[in-house]
Amino acid sequence: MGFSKDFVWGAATSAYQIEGMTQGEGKGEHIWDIYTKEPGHILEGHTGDIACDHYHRFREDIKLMKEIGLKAYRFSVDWSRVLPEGVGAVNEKGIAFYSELIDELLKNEIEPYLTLYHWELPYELYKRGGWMNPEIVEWFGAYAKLIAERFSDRVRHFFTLNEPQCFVGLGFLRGEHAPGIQAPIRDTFEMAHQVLKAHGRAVQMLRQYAKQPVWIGYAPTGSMCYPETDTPEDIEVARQMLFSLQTNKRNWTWNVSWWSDPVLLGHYPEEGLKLYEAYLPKITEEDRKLIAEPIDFYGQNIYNGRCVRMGKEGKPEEVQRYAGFPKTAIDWPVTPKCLYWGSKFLYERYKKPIYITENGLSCHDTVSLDGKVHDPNRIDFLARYLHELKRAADEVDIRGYFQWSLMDNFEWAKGYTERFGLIYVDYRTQQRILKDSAFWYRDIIQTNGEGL
Ligand code: IFM
Repeated sequence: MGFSKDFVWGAATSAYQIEGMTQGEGKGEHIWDIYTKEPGHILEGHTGDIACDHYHRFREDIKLMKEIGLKAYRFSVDWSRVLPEGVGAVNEKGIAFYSELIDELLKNEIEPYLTLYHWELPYELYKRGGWMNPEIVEWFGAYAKLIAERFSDRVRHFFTLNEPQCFVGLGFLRGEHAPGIQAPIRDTFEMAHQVLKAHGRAVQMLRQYAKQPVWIGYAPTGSMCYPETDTPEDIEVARQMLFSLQTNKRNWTWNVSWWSDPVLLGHYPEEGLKLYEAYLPKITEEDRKLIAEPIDFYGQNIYNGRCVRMGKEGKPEEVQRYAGFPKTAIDWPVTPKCLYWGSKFLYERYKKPIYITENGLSCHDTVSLDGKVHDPNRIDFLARYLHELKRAADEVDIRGYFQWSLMDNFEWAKGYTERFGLIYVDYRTQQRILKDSAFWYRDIIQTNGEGL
C-alpha cells in the first residue's frame, strides 16, 4: 500500500517570505512591509524587501523545482500586490506576475496550489480596522472572486487561509508578528470569528466564479498529540488532548478545534464555548452556516507534537522529554510520530481527504568546501517523518505532502537566520544551491516513497 499512485509530492513557500520587490510595479503595502521597517521587530533588522528575489527569478526557481521532480508547488498570492488598497482597483502588473508564474509551472508539469492569505493584510485595510472590521468578510470575498476570475482557468486547487492560529495569535494577541499588537482577548475572539467568516465567504466566491471545477481547502496549524504506547487508554488521551483547548487565555489561539470544528463540523467546540464564554462575540446561525461552507479537503501544517499518556492517577498527562531530546535549529522538537497520529486523528474527526500543507525544519546549513550543502539532519528528519506519513497513508486518505520550504527564506521575526529550504539561498548574491536533501527528496518522489 503506502502512498497512492497519484500522491502529490510538493513543496511550499509564501509571498512575502520569498518574492521581494515590495515597492513599485503597482504593489500596495501590507502590514509586514510596515512592521519590518520599525526597529526592534525583526532579528538583525532584516526585511522582506529583496528576500529571494523570486519576483524576478521565478523561472530559474521553477527550473530547480523541475530538477527536484516536484509534482506540485504551493505558493501564496500577496493580496496587496493584486489589490493595492485591498479592495477596488486591480494592479494588472501584480496579476501578470502570478499569471506568468502559473503558466511557467504548468509548462513544467508542476501543479499550482494557490493560497489566498499567508499573512499579508493590506495596510489600507488594516487602517480601516482589518480583521476587526466586519466588512472584511466581503473584502476577502471580493479578493477571492478576483483570484477565481483571473487564475482558476489554470489553477484547480486553492487554500483560503494559512495558519490563522499564528496570524491572529502572534500578530494580535502576543504581538510578536505584524502588526505587533497585544489586543484585549475579547477582540481577538471577535477577529477570529471574522477570519472564519471570511474563509467561508472566500469558499463561496471561489466556487461561484471558478472557471472549472476547483478543489478548495484550508491550511491551519497546531501541535499534534501522539500516545506514548499503543494502549487504547493512551490513544484516547492523545485524541482528546489534540482537540482540547488552551486554558492559558493569552495563548488561546494555539489549538486545532476552535479553528477547524466550525469549518468542518459546523459548530465551535462545546468545551471552548464554556471556557471562553466571557470573551465571545455574538455567533449567529447564519455565521455558523457561512463558516461551514463545504470544502473539499483538509490541509494541516504539522511540524511537531507532544507525547501523552494516561497517568497513574487516571489523569491524562504529557510525557516529559528526556534531556538532550532531538531538536531542530529553531529549537522545535523532532517528533516524527506526529505525522502518523495527527493525520489519523484529523481524518477520523473531519472525514476529509488530507494534505500535509507544511512540514519541515530549519538547520544550520552552510556551503562546504566542495561547494555543496550537506544537510544530513534534514534528510534524517524527513525520512523519519515521511515514514510515519506512509504508515498513515495505509490507513487514511492522504492525498499530498508539501515540504516547507522549497527554498531558504524570510522566517518572519527571525529574519534570514533560520534556513528551512531544500534549496540554499545565498542572500548576498541570490545564488541557489540544491541541498543534499533536495536530491534525496527527488529520489523519494521518483520512487513514490517506496524505500521509506
Ligand atoms: O515559515 C513559516 C510559515 O510561514 C508558516 N508555517 C511555519 C513556517 C516555519 O516557521
